[in-house]
Amino acid sequence: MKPVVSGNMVTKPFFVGWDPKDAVMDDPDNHIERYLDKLTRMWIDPDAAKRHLKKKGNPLVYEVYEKEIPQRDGEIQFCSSITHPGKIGTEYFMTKGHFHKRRDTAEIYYCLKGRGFMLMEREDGEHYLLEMRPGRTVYVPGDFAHRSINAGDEPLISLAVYPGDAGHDYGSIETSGFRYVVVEKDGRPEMIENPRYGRMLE
Ligand code: M6P
Ligand code: ZN
Repeated sequence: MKPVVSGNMVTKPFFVGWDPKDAVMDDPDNHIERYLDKLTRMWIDPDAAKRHLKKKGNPLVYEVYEKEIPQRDGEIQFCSSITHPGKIGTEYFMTKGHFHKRRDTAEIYYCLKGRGFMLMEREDGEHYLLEMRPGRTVYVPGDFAHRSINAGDEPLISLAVYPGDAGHDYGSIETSGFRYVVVEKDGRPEMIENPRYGRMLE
């Protein structure tokens, strides 16, 4: 069958298969891969990231499979979000995290596989850390930056759904970071203050 999504316009109704075994979307239009060498500044210990690159290579930290949906009001974006297991120092593998460009837009993450957290933080500092596990849907309200964190030993896989015109705003997360981070302490995940908050690019 011909693809039903062409260019930036949905021309017809369509379906996507969801592989029940690996819990990932079949037949995506885009595959985004984020490797460690492009993410060295987002950790509390960037030197640990550099050591990891030198000694253990350049791992795929997370990836996204998505359909190409017009970025306009009324549409619905959806994707498979896969955060791989691993750590940089004591800090778990995680996504960069973002606000939505249109700040008042929400997102849901339906967790299909793995164990971890959704870290959410508003500009005024209000923050939440909710556990993600299969069968649980996390609702991220508008105005909250959000980041997936894999605290398990298999990929953390979710179906993410958000408004067509939400967009991604990475600006302040790249420069300031989140106020809190999740690290492993005594074999367990723990949320601590980000010692590099406000100076992630230094
Ligand atoms: C989820 C969705 C995507 C997002 C991805 C990776 O799949 O929220 O919109 O792009 O996670 O996260 P980030 O954009 O923060 O790198
Ligand atoms: Zn989002």
